Amino acid sequence: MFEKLRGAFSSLAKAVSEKRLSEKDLDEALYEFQMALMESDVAQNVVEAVTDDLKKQLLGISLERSKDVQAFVKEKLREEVLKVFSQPGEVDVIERVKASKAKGEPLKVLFLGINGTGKTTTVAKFANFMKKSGFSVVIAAGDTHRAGAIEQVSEHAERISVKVVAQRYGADPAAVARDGVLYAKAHHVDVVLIDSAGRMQTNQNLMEEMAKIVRVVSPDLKIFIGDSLAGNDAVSQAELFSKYTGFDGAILTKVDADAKGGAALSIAFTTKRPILFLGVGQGYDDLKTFDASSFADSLVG
Ligand SMILES: Nc1nc2c(ncn2[C@@H]2O[C@H](COP(=O)(O)OP(=O)(O)OP(=O)(O)O)[C@@H](O)[C@H]2O)c(=O)[nH]1
Ligand SMILES: [Mg+2]
Repeated sequence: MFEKLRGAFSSLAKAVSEKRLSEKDLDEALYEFQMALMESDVAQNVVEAVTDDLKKQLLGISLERSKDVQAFVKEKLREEVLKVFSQPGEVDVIERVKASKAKGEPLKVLFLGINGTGKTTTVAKFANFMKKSGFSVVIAAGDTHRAGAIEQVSEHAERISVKVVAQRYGADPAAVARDGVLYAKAHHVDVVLIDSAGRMQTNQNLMEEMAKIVRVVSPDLKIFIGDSLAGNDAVSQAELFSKYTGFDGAILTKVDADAKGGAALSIAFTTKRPILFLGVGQGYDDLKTFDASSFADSLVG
């Protein structure tokens, strides 16, 4: 995971520690760093913010031993990464479920994203995580468009022993979502997870359908599902959903296959929403709580 971005970070630390820090040398090293960040799917605005800040910090240093310089640069890089993730704040899902439960209400969670990013798989992983955390779960089969979508989500649910509320294909997804919420209320279920369709004739169409679900069930959490392999496209999609429906946090999927690593940084920076989890495989347990500090460690070493 993230070999490319990790490589960019260590190359900068090495380059800066090997040279005396004249402004010209530093500019050259930072230019290489910027290129490497862009090749790792870090969005332009993040690249600029991080390198502008770094330059100011690095210009001021005059450490003697190269080892110290390398450690200093790594520390600064780590701080830059943490800064990007600290701006959006945090959402503690477990605490949110407990707070709803205390009010006698189910927590309503809607999963948003374009086709193929991993929404349905993530709904199943999330349901599994909720169950393992001691909560009861129901899934609303909100993708009534794609052939096979209802069977797909039902099969996942059966494997993890979770109830599915579904209607027929072509039914109004907002009505399916509402059925899920009514079921949860009637049966005192703690969490309702609402799957949704990703592919529509147009983006406008998709956004309108999502907006309707949001209006009808008022989800407590709207979670954007982004495919980390889609890189900058995932960032544009996040911006689109952020504009039309808003969302409270993001889950990045397929991180196990992502050699670049820039999507998490770019989405957090661009949408100012936290990354909640990372999807790291196709199994039900392959959902990792996102931790900015270990993410920074994995990049900076
Ligand atoms: N390696 C890997 N594959 C994943 C991960 N998450 C999802 N996938 C795979 O990605 C593919 C698409 O996943 P789905 O959950 O069907 O995606 P979706 O967003 O629901 O797709 P649509 O319903 O068609 O919009 C499947 O083959 C999943 O197994 C992940 O974290 N890692
Ligand atoms: Mg799906």
